[in-house]
Amino acid sequence: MKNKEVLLERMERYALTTFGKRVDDLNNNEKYVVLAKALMEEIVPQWLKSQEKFAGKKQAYYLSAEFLMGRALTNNLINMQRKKEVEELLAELGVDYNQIEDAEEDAALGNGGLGRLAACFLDSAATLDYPLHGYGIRYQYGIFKQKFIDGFQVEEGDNWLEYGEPWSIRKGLESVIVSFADGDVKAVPYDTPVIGYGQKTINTLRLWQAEAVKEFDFQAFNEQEYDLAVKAKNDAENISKVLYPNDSTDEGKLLRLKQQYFFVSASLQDLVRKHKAKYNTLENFHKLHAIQLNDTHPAVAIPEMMRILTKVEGLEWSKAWEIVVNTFAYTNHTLLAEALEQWSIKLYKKLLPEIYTIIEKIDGQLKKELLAKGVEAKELDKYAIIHNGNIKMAWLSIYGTKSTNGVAQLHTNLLINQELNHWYKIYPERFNNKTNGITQRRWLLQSNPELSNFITELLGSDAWITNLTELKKLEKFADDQSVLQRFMEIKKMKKEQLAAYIKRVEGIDIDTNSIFDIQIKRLHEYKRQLLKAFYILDLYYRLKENPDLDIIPRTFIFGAKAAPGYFRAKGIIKFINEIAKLVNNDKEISGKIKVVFVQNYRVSYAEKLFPAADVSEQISTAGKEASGTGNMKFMLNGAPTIGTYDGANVEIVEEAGEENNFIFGLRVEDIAALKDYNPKEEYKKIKGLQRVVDSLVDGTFDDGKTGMFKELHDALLIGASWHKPDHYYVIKDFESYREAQQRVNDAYKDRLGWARKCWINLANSGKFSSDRTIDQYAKEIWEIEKA
Ligand code: OAK
Repeated sequence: MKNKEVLLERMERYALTTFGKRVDDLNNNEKYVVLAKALMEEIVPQWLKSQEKFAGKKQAYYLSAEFLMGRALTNNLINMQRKKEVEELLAELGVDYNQIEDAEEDAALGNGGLGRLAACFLDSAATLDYPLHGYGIRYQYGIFKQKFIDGFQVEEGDNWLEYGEPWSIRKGLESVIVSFADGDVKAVPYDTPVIGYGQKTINTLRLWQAEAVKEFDFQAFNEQEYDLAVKAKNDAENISKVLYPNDSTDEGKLLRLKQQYFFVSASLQDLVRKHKAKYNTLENFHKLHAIQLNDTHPAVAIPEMMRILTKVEGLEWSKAWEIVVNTFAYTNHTLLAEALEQWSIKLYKKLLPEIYTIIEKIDGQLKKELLAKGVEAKELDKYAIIHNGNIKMAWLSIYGTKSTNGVAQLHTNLLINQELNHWYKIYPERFNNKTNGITQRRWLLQSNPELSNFITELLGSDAWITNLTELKKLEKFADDQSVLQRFMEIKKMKKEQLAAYIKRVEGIDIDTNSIFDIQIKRLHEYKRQLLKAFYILDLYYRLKENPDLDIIPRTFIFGAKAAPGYFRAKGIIKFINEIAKLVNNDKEISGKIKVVFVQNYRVSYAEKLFPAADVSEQISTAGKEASGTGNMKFMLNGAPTIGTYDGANVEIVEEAGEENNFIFGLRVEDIAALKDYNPKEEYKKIKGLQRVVDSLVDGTFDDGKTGMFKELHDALLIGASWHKPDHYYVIKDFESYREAQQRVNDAYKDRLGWARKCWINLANSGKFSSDRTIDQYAKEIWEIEKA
């Protein structure tokens, strides 16, 4: 086939010019690089064409401190519809595609949900032919790599660029200067193509790398100045050196603020420069640009744009404000107080004095506007952007944009009725919901080709790949035994593949006949990995007491990174690993339950885990998980949810039926109505609970004298200076969770009945495609059109 010959010829060329070898002599990593380079030669001309078709049209931009892209090779081949051909070509060369795929490092430039959502959005927009481009930071180090040593999390740097990164192109000539009070920094763009399925549209992810403004003439310096020159270079490069590894906590560090302003200023300068070159005015800027702020991390865009419009371009303040408000929109991704960004005035004044003055002016204007709208003077503090020595980025984001959205209906309702209610009263028209979604290209087509083929076969069409609501047509097979049988065989196959992988990378054997019960997400108290841990330990003790306890064998799988400074989260990891050690080494328990905490959970690991799951654990404290997106990935691969009424779980159950899922626990209203909750008393009343909670402190487990377990125990029963005891209701929800787990066990006994539940979940997952979400953003917020 001609295409194959061309590709091979290109690979040979890159092998020679990049590595000085022939393709046959390259190692897997090098083979991966030359294959990607060869593909880029085909992609780039189409990319250029795609850009041309949007010229003169309104386009949208997603400003985000995080893009958790994962691997690109397979995803690109699938979207180019060339995977099969490349697999064959490699096979002809005696090369196993899977090994080449595995040689690619994840582009892990994000922490969790917010960063992965950005990646799914880019895929969906390109597939739907919407012009949506990403702007972010090209971190040299992504999220740390995680290992367990003696059950403790240990972090290692993620030097993902070390062996080359073939998908991006450095556009040195489009560099811009970003100015801080302590000096200028050069922002160099690296562009990566985002290929839509079918390759009609290729959008751009532009990530900025920080570099020193001048390459120093080292000869001209004496020794001391040489040191200074090196320091200046290092200081500049440090800005894009590493991703902050906190998920949903705000750290308030100077370098983090530098990162935010760095990529925001560079992105806006980039857009303004291109716009001016074409139109020679900025008055119509908002008619051609829609800019989405991914949480408040890029909120400094609001004063920065005001600076550019008024101080650089000389527009009137009020005209500029109108342009700004009509350009930007803001997405809120959490209600957790500790995640709501507030920057100290001191830091802002020190680093960005001009921006600070503009924020003061915005705040002054807000006050006037509020008074004019009839807000009483004594109420003004509630809205103040600058308050108590801090700048509240969420307030700035609501006031400076035309749209504020939550990411699931429940979350948006909480914003409107509680957290942001005072703002809602002033600007009701600005508030809206955009329930999150996931791309079925990566999370089904790519990660579960076996199930994908079966779906296509049954439907007689692969239209679901770009229109996920097509899956609804699968419902008519819900009582077809032979269909359910095949479906179960596929699940079994995915479990075997995962088991083989776990054996290879973790060295642990797991039983593929057991129920795979999986919780994968960042480690956080509100996500309640601890609840599952207590449940497992209680089950273990019950099994010890009663070896005949009627249970289906289960493998409890966890995957989670804890922020390096989050002591309690690390304590929970160690606790689960201790439970795993106890349970897995007990011969009496062998064959009944097993616990596996996989190391270094990341996008490429997730692709193996979701398809193999029998049970999806979504057990956050009601009202705390804004949406969740992992819940959708499980559903799409046909796993029922055991979960609380929280985030998008509510909508999942709405679509697939409560009878096909396992809902438990307090609801938001129940928690609000709780009075005089005393976990120390309550935990004694629930059979078996005290024993597992106290295992933290009674010598059952060893935390290596770190004090971690005692601290966890205290958090549950005594509380801490900043919170009441058990503020995430682990103890309160324990019994209800245990009862729901019993329902899971009982339901699983009826294998066909179980398969039917899985099938109904799959068939009703159409709503959760990020294609639907993006279409809503495009129509309801951005007002952009397809090519
Ligand atoms: C991260 C940092 C700061 C604020 C929020 C986050 C974050 O990742 N939030 C998560 O966003 C996801 C995408 O909207 C949601 O699905 C998760 O529920 C939410 O925790």
